[in-house]
Amino acid sequence: MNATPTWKTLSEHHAKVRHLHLRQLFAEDPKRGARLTAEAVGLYLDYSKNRVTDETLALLLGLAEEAGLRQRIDAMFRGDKINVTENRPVLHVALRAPRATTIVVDGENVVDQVHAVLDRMTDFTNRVRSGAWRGHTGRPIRNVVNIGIGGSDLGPVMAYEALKHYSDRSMVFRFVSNVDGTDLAEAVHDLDPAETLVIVSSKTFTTLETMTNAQSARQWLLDGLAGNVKAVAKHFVAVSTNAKEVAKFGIDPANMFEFWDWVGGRYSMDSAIGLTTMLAIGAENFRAMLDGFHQMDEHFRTAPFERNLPVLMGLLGLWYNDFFGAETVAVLPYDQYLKRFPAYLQQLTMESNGKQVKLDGKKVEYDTGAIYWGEPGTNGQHSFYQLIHQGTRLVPCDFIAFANPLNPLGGHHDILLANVVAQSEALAFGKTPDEVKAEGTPNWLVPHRVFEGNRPSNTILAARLDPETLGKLVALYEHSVFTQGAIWQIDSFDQWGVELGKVLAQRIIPELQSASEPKLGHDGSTNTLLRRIRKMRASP
Ligand code: G6Q
Repeated sequence: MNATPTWKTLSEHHAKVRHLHLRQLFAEDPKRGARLTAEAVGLYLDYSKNRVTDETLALLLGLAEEAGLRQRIDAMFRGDKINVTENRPVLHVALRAPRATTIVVDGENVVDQVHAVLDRMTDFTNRVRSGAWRGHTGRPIRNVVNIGIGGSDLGPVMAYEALKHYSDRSMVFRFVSNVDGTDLAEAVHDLDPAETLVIVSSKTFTTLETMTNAQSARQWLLDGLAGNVKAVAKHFVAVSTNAKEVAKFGIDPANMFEFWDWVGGRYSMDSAIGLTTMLAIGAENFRAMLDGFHQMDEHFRTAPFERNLPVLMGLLGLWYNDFFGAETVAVLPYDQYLKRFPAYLQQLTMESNGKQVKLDGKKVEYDTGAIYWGEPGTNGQHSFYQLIHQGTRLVPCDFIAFANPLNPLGGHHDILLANVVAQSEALAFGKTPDEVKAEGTPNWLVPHRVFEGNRPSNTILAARLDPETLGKLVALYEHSVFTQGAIWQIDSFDQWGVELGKVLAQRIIPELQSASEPKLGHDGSTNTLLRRIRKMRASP
């Protein structure tokens, strides 16, 4: 990609504009703050506080064209096998397609399958929430424990937290992911097994952490219900693509909610992996969330690139990543309910675009996926924002805010919104030495109090955080990841990087468990660490 004419022109252009200050760009164009904005499906994106000129934008849009983004989008929506290393289509967009849509994979309309599962989830959800579904002892279900990891955990947790306002407060929801026994022990310590439903969420149903947690949860349930194995059917359901393994575990396949190998883990929160979310917020809200996703899908698929929110965000991110050498992006939601959103985005962005070879297997000659991180505002302002304002690194920021509060409380929301607006203003425009001096600051202190400014940010605004809006927001990032992956010519839908550690751990488990001293064949550090752990365990 970096050998293409547009990339080269962008490099030369970057050398010319890299020192331009946002103060100057805004002074030269009084309309910039209204002009460099885009709005679609109820999301408003202000990208005027980015270090771009009209020429930059035109070149970036040209790069997207040159990279064949339009064709890549069409290929994804059509169901082409764009996940080349796993030879699979990538069809999370089918999970939120309306009933009447047709998307054919291997001769079958997958949208029909999607809606059949959604209908089963709806029926199950209604039965659990109404108390019609009873536990083994006849008591209704009050607690739901989701066991899953990675894509089978982060989406459900994020969505549960984000939409807590809409959830059934008479029920308790817990999420167990870590194989550290503490996670499960703490999640169930105050729960009554007779009122608890465990949802084992695993695409493969072979993931070590999830299976270990599921077995221990099963034991916990049986211990609490007089060891009656018949209880499992009333207290365990599975979400998986692997009916055989589900049956082997002892869950009746009638209590399995299916999804498909064309749904990537980190793109699965609106498949059956969202069952916990649906149980929490109800089927109607869940479908509203899907509708939000779909609206953004349609916008991404059809809007011209210059007004296309995910394309614009993807291109701006690429501009800092590949031309300014920025290594990270901070995601700063000014909404407490979005506290797990940055963690969710970390997987979405970094597992998707943390790749070093192109589709053809050749090494990339440019940087790919940025490091995503963040915390809700205003908390972050009192910790790491210092570095963003006055540090030596360039950290592009995404601010996310909602005009209306879900918990109106005195002046809280005005204070919250004033802060998010103030932060992007301060980052962009800073405070000059003259301004600092004019405040009567002694000369020696002036450099410490200067804010250079010129620190870029996007601001994403929506009216309020509701299920539909959450869907739009997640889809916005999904497609912005797609945009970047298409330009970098990488496979954004595989994750081979997680494999090696898994394999090595399997080899080490028996070495830790062996009663006699095992013969270790690792490197010197690993051998010594293992011996030390064994010794520490033998003599606490
Ligand atoms: C996501 C990854 C990964 C996956 C987990 C859980 O895109 O594939 O995070 O979701 O490893 O896998 P299972 O759902 O198969 O247990």
